[in-house]
Amino acid sequence: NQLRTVVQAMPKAELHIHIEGSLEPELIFALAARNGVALPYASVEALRAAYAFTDLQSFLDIYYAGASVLLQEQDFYDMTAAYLKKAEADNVRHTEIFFDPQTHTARGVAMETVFNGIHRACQDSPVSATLIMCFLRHLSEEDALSTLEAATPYLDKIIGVGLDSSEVGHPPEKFARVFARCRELGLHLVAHAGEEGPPAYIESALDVLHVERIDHGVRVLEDAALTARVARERIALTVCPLSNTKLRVFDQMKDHNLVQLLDAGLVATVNSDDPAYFGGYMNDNFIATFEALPLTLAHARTLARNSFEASFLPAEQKQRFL
Ligand code: ES4
Ligand code: ZN
Repeated sequence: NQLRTVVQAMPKAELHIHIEGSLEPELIFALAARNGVALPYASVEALRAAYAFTDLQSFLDIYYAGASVLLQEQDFYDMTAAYLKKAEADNVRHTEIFFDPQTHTARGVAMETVFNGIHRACQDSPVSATLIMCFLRHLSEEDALSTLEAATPYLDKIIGVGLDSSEVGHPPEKFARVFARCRELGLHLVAHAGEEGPPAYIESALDVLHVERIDHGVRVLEDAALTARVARERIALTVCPLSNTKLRVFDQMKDHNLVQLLDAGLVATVNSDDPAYFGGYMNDNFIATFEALPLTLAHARTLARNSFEASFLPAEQKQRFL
């Protein structure tokens, strides 16, 4: 159909994708067999049937279980290469990939294994791909600081750091010192905020952590003054529509506030978040939103343009896409 053709033809950047969330059930089972890891699901179908989420935490429990099959460098490579194939097929020209090293180092996987596997796949892809290391906010700031320390030999392989996992009860302030350290190191800074958490978390991500983009941020509209500020400062929001409906941030796609975000002058982008768990990659996210919401072709162009503008590409590379 026409919508899919238009969406497919648009070059775009993806700014919010957790690489562990791109692990498809088939690959989870293949890696489990390869590594002799026992899974608490009998089959690919049984695993997929468990993807009935009620909120962020119910998803995270299954997402961390899925990641338990990743042991060798080649596993991280294969996962990343599979995602980059999907991105290429969706005409994604540039992607800034999140990864969660603590999920792996806590299981005894070496930091080197995680970095080398993911980074090598990025180098081997025709898609421009950079990496953002995320700290898990349900763990302590001390754990984040030692993760940063352990990543020191590999900092040339990342462009920035982020903050993800369980939001409510883990405000940005908890990670003030580790983000200050990352800022001194010249890393780009982003954080999940205002997904399930209140607008106050968006504000403290900006004022305490000094992040340059807000991941999700859909609850910003609950605070008019903050909305005006985020629009004025052109702080991008990396919105993930299929994620928001699967995790019941919005009950249905027709209830999603993407149109209101754009109409408020916010630099919103569309992203897949955890495509293997939420029912689709980039173009699926565009199509699901455009089918459910009163979005126009002009909105589509704005979203694609925003994705490059909000990227951490160097200015001259950005220009080529704008
Ligand atoms: C995540 Cl949707 C979402 N929110 C917070 N943390 C995450 N990690 C992976 N997906
Ligand atoms: Zn996310």
